Amino acid sequence: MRKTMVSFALLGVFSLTGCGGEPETASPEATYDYLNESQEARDQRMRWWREARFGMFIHWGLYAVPAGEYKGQRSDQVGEWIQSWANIPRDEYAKFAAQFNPVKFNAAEWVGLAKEAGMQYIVITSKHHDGFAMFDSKVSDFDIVDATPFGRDPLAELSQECKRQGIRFAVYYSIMDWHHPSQYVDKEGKHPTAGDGQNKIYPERKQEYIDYMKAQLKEIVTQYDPAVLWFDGEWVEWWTEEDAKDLYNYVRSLKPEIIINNRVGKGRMGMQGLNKGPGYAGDFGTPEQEIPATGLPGVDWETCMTMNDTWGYKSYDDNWKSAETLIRQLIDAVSKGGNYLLNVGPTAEGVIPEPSVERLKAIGRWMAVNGEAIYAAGPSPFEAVPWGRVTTKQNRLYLHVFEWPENNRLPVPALQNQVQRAYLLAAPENTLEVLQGDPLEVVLPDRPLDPVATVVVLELDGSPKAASPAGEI
Ligand code: FHN
Repeated sequence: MRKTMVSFALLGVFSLTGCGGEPETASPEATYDYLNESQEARDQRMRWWREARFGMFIHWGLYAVPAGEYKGQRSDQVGEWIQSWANIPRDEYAKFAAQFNPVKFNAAEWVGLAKEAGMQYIVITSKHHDGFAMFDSKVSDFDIVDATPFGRDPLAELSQECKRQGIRFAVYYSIMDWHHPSQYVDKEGKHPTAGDGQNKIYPERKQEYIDYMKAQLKEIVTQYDPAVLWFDGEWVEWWTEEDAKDLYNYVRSLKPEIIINNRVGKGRMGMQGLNKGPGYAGDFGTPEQEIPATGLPGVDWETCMTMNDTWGYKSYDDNWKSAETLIRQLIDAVSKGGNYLLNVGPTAEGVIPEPSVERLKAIGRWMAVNGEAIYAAGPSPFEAVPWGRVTTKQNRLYLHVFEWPENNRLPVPALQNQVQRAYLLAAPENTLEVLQGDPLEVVLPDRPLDPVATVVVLELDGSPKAASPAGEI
């Protein structure tokens, strides 16, 4: 459906100088500072997200059509960067839309798969760096409803389906935009509209672009009701922390309880970066492709991770991580106080690749038995244990055993608590013997119940406290 110009679409949103030259009263949304929030209000807002621990990232867009290949050349970069990698002018790139007809897309199946894996939320690309909107945007024709033979709105379908199946729906949105005419490439050998990691903006068009983003974000928030806005592409030098704070406040004004990542602004350190900490807009840190060795104490964070070496679909990327690696990464992230956002890159037909499906199902089998040690679980009280990872909840310690001890005795670093009972999460009816001493030892069966991670539960007389934080054994 087409379209009013952005400037008209935004008339109702901002405080403007009226026709008669009289300044109108600023709307409360425009002036309220959501960055100044009490700890209590913030804890309340973040609660579901902190408990969820595990989500699905979905990188899906026009780039699924070339699937990593352009004019016979195979990209060695991530699939969603093909426009930039192959130096494709934006009008040329836009032609992929005519071939984008994902008739096999089935929102119920995708959401069902996320649920089966034990995921509590999904985050889908509403617009990646290529500027293509995966929803019916009124302020652009470059969207899946207007520009493709498919003509359906996947964000609408996924949002409804998430509500129906009872998990949270969230969206990714790129600030850098290779399609918008406000932005261009200034690099020798590169077409000015091909897109680049260092895209520039014509200064006189920056406000127009911010208005365009706000118009799209208003469409997204009001139509699809996302629980999280996951920004990206914020590193371009023309995007400032001041812009970020304004955008953060704008999005919160549309939905005060929404959660926004730190990539709305300059809060991440380096491209893979962790979190620069307080003072920057955003509610959580976003380490990428890595789990910080000691977590990010005092900061909410979520590691996003690919299953192979790309976010957007590449037909020939077969470098899949094993289900064991993925399950252990999930446990690792939670044991350090973070969330784990695991990516899938569906094809141009709307299919989640089979290797991803297999892995998600394997994770789901593990989660069906051991989810209690993940959901709403807190970090380990010990810096490290030699045989695996530890998570906590209320008066319980969950010992995730990766390396089964040869003598069947699992040493546990000294605690300030008494152990009341020990058992395997997969067989709670059988009490395990605990040998008191320093270290304390839990007597395990001969073989692990699950070679990826068998969870031993220690019920304590209070909330777990290590005798010494290093947790030496
Ligand atoms: O450039 C993007 C990349 O394509 C992908 O979307 C990842 C996901 O976190 N973020 C950017 C790089 O940080």
